[in-house]
Formats: sequence, structure tokens, C-alpha cells
Amino acid sequence: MSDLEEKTLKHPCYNCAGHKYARIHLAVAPKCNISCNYCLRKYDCVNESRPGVTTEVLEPEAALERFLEVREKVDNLTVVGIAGPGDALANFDKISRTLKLIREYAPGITFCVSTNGLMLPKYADSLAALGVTHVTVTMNTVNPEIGGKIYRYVDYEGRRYTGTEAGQIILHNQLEGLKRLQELGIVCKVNIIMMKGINDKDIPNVVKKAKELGVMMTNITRMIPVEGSVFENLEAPTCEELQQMRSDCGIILKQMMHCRQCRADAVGTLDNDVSHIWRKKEGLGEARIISEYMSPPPAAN
Ligand code: CLF
Ligand code: SF4
Repeated sequence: MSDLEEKTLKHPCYNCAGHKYARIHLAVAPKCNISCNYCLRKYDCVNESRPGVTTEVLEPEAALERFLEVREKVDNLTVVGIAGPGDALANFDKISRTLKLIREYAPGITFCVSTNGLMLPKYADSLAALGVTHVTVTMNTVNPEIGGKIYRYVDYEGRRYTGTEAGQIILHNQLEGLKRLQELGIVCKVNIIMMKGINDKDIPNVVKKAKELGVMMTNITRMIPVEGSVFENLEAPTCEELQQMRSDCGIILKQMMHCRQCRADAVGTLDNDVSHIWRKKEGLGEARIISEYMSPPPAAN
């Protein structure tokens, strides 16, 4: 078995039989470069987190300290994940420093990163150089017009894009990024947020595209309306509708069925999040509330 296959087997998200293995999410990525209509940036990125959860942000040195403490106490810790609270690649310097620091102390641990994919073409090679072996991209549609309805805006290279143009840019970068990750031998998963009447009809097309690109599996979760977000009044899909979609798409590609929509600071196995033990603990270095990081957007064009 190759090292990568072994890492995938011991990754609790990529392998549902890997429930005895634990991951730690290090919340070093507060900023985001897009605005999803189902998101309220007071909280963690909804692409991998359950809505309404707010996580303290750690600086890289504090994240290393947290990792070393957790490693002492949590059995079978196999994965270090970066899943927000904003977008990992909108905070590349922070994640790069964090992963380099951790690598010095844990040469064999798996690095996993979750992103909206906008900056993947720029950073895919750098992720591979950092030793990241698993990447999740949230890709909600392969139709730029639908993308225009999902993303309120996309900030890219100093300009703000909206509507179909925003949908086009993010889709293009997600596809290019996934293609490059495959070339680099990185194991990929695509997350899809199911929004009733918005992208639900297009989800099988996303799954087909993911398969074509060599993605290992897709993870379809349902949008839960967040008060104050653009989609606050959009009806959430029922559990039955979600299960039906997963089962239909399971014919095309392997589906993740055991996602827990973790916090950006989750610790432990997927079934037993013990992050509360460390939350707001004194002496772990600088930790700030995410809203402090909400930088003013560039001027609209
Ligand atoms: Fe974290 Fe995501 Fe890596 Fe897993 S979570 S960055 S792939 S280590 Fe896993 Fe949590 Fe679901 Fe994510 S259960 S929300 S899929
Ligand atoms: Fe929110 Fe995540 Fe979308 Fe950014 S990518 S707007 S943090 S859901």
C-alpha cells in the first residue's frame, strides 16, 4: 500500500470505516474572498461547518501549540485540517506558516485543506509543496448563471465581480484548480451545498464533472437558512430530499454519507468532537474573534 493510500484509509472523512481516527481543525484562516448567499460572515464558513458556529482565530504559532497539546491527549490523531473559519486560500500566508511549523514536529501527519477554489490555480502547486495530500473544494454548480445566483460577489485580483461573471470566474478556477491537483497527485473531494430551486437540478452535473476530473467522492449537504443571510427565507431541503439526491448521485460517484459539518476548530473523531476542552482556554497565544478580520472589500466595478 502506498503512503497516500494509507493516509486516505486513516482519514476519517475519506473513509467511513476510519471512525476511530481523529482530526484537528486549526482555525487560522479568517478572511474570505467571496460572498455565498447562504453565509453570514459573523460565523464559520458554511461550506464545511454547520451554520451559526463562531470560532476563535489562532495565529500560526498558537495553532502549533494547540496541535502539540491535542496530540498528547487525543488518540489516533491522523489529520490536521484547515477549514476556515473563512477560506483557507484567502489566508495562504497563515496556512503556509502553520503547516510548515507543524511539519517540523509531525513529519508523517496528513495535511487536509478545504477551500471554495477561487485561488486554487494560484496555490495548488504550493499546497503540494507544503505536503498537503487531501483537498476539498466546495463547487455548488457547473453553470455560471446559477453561480451568479449563489455568489453575491467574488473578489478576484483586486476587482469585485457579480452575477454570471462571478459565477464564471469561480467555476473556471475551481475546474482548473481541481485539474492541477489531480496532476499533482492530491486526493480531492468536492463538497456541494444543496439549495432548493437554485442548484438542485444541477447537482448531478457537478458530480459528473467531479468524476471526469478524477475527484474521489462528493459530499452533498443541505443548505440550512441562516438569519441575516441573503437566503434566509429559502426553504431548506428535507432530509429525505437530501438522501434522494445522494442516492441518485451515488450511481455516478462515491458519496460521503457521514459528514458532520464540523466546526472550524473541531478536534477528535467525527462522532466525538472534544474541541470544547481547548476553546477559550488561556495561554494558547493570540486568539481573536473572526469579525475583527473582516477587511473592507475592494470597490465594486
Ligand atoms: Fe477537515 Fe474537511 Fe479535511 Fe475532513 S472535515 S478539512 S475533509 S479533515 Fe469531514 Fe467535517 Fe464533513 Fe468536512 S466531516 S465537515 S467533510
Ligand atoms: Fe462564507 Fe465559506 Fe462562502 Fe466564504 S466560502 S462566503 S466563508 S460560506
